[in-house]
Amino acid sequence: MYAQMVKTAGSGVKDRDEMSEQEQDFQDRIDRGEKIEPKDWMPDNYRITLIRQIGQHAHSEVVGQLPEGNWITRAPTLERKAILLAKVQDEAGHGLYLYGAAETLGVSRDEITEDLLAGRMKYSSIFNYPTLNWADMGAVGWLVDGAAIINQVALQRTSYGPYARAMVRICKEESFHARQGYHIMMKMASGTPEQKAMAQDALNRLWYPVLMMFGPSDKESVHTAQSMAWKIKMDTNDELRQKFVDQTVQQIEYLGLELPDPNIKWNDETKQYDYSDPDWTEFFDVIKGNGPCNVDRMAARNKAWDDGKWVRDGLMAHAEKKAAAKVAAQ
Ligand code: BYC
Repeated sequence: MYAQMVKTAGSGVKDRDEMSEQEQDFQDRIDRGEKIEPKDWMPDNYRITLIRQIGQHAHSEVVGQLPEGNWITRAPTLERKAILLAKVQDEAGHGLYLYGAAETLGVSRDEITEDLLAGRMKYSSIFNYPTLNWADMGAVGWLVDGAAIINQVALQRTSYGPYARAMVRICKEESFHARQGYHIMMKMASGTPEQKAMAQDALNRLWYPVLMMFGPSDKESVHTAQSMAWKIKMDTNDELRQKFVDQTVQQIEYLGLELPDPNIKWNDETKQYDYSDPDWTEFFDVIKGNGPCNVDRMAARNKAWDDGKWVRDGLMAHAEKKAAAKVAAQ
């Protein structure tokens, strides 16, 4: 469905004199900072860009449960188990708010889920990396949720009302997630030498995949210019990545861990940290489906979809029965 819509859409940022009067009025609303609501007129491409981004975001929340869900039964204490369980449940909730936001644009959750399962939609590259040990639970909460917050705090001001409102609650929950991750890292970094080494190893392995979460460099990003003109995105990929690096370096130092990149250095002129780019060939390979866990993640999503068919069928049959009874009573 989404894929069909993309085929019929144009692309590229239009100059004002290329816009119809309706498109100019729409752009003026965006420029004035007004929120666009589901029943308002919007250009086809604005709708499609939102479905792509919100849908991909929703899929990421759901697939994102897998690397952490894998550790619930192996959490070291009852308290850690309860916290991790709550976090993973929150991610399912985020997926639901976001699928709800996508539905207001005219695509059902089933349709975009089928697009994901058929490889026509993406989810975040980060979830194609494995979580090998308990230190990874700390690093995922701290770094992955930390990166997500930086991206999502900005999205609270996005122009599409239902998306912006979903982000408010998601950001609050993500803050708790990041803190629980950092707390695990604090414990491990101040624990035995073996625990500290595990924390360091998790940071080293996840650092570049987390930098990739912000998307390709600005010169490679195909959607940024139009998405920023429509305030679907509020900052560029590189701007958000830099914000993440600047915030995280000090947290690494507080933990007493080594920086994962020897080129991280404060730059007095730019007033920010210099750092090394991730390997962009690896990034594009991962989003094409060739990361270490792509096959496993998609197999898990396909299995969940197939196993859940009887529930969806049951709910539909019940809804149809209720609707028929309502008609009969009229
Ligand atoms: N992974 O033109 P660009 C979470 C694709 S979940 C995969 O810069 P855009 C959490 C991009 O789709 C975090 N694909 O794109 C959950 C495009 O390909 P298509 C999820 C990526 O959209 C559980 C192409 O590359 N957050 O927080 O302007 C537990 C060119 O890119 C990625 C969101 O989804 C990637 N990392 O900018 C814990 C936030 N990056 O679609 C945590 C909302 C790029 O043309 N999304 N691509 O085939 C966004 O802010 C933007 O979509 C992005 C990319 C910044 C991610």
